[in-house]
Amino acid sequence: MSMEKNVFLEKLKTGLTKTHDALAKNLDHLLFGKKSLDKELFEELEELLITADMGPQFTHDLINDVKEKINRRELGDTRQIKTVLRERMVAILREMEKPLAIPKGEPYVIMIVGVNGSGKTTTIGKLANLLHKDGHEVMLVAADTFRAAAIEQLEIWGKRAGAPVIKQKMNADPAAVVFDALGKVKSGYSGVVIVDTAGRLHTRVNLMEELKKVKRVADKEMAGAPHEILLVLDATTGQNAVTQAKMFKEEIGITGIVLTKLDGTAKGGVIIRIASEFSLPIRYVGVGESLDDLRAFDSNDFVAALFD
Ligand SMILES: Nc1nc2c(ncn2[C@@H]2O[C@H](COP(=O)(O)OP(=O)(O)O)[C@@H](O)[C@H]2O)c(=O)[nH]1
Ligand SMILES: [Mg+2]
Repeated sequence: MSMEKNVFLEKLKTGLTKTHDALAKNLDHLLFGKKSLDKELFEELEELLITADMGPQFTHDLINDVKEKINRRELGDTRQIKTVLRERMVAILREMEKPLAIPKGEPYVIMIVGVNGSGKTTTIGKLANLLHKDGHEVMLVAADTFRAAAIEQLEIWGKRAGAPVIKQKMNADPAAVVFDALGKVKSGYSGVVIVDTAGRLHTRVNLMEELKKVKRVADKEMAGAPHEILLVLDATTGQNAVTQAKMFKEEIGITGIVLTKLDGTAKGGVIIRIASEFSLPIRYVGVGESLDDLRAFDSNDFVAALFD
């Protein structure tokens, strides 16, 4: 294992310590202290999983699974529940492990969406760096024109990651900035284009309309663009992240998720809920505020950090 991968894994593990404790430690406490597989145990297990943000669907399915295994006499000891839970988590997260396959030598447009503060601009900087290292050419587009600071912040990340930034003035039409960027594609640019967008406008309807327009203009300028729409979710917000996933999926139509701020959250279990309710690929995870703090999602690493 490379040094860098090691450092990242350590950050993920440390970051998920609180989630790990809320889950694995409480589970040990519950299961090792109990001898009988009864109604009371199921109720406590249900409460524990809900408290760990895993959501009603997953919790319900897990408990049904355990009950069936008991009926089939495949499970006779409370401690085996832990194995059943781990297997279910692995199965569900493995389904979501679909790394983004970005072709080289042809233009590829990624639109980044999400609520204010979820980590969009930071993720773009980190992603530009990751893609650069992978041999891609990267260009950033400042289509969050709602605040002047947002454009400056993207420029700072562009410098760090060595990627040019296409921008206009504050309050410019975001779709016009995207139009400019795709003009570069028309005149021969053949790398990755990452579009930053606003996470807050005067109303939610305005925001959604603006994002839809950006999407329309992108597709008009380059058929098939944006090729990927990534929703950035802040893991520390727990159930709010679930609400956001639902809203953006329904209104904009996202193709993948980035889960940020996994360094130091007690709500990392929300990834299970998002995976079981939305069946959207989790493309990347973020564990900090520096350039190297983003990686493709790895289900094994994640379950190990949560559980072992
Ligand atoms: N700890 C931590 N902070 C993050 C992470 N990603 C973003 N942030 C911080 O979250 C805050 C909001 O990020 P920003 O990219 O501006 O969010 P945006 O409004 O969605 O563009 C900033 O202070 C970032 O440094 C992460 O993975 N871990
Ligand atoms: Mg931003």
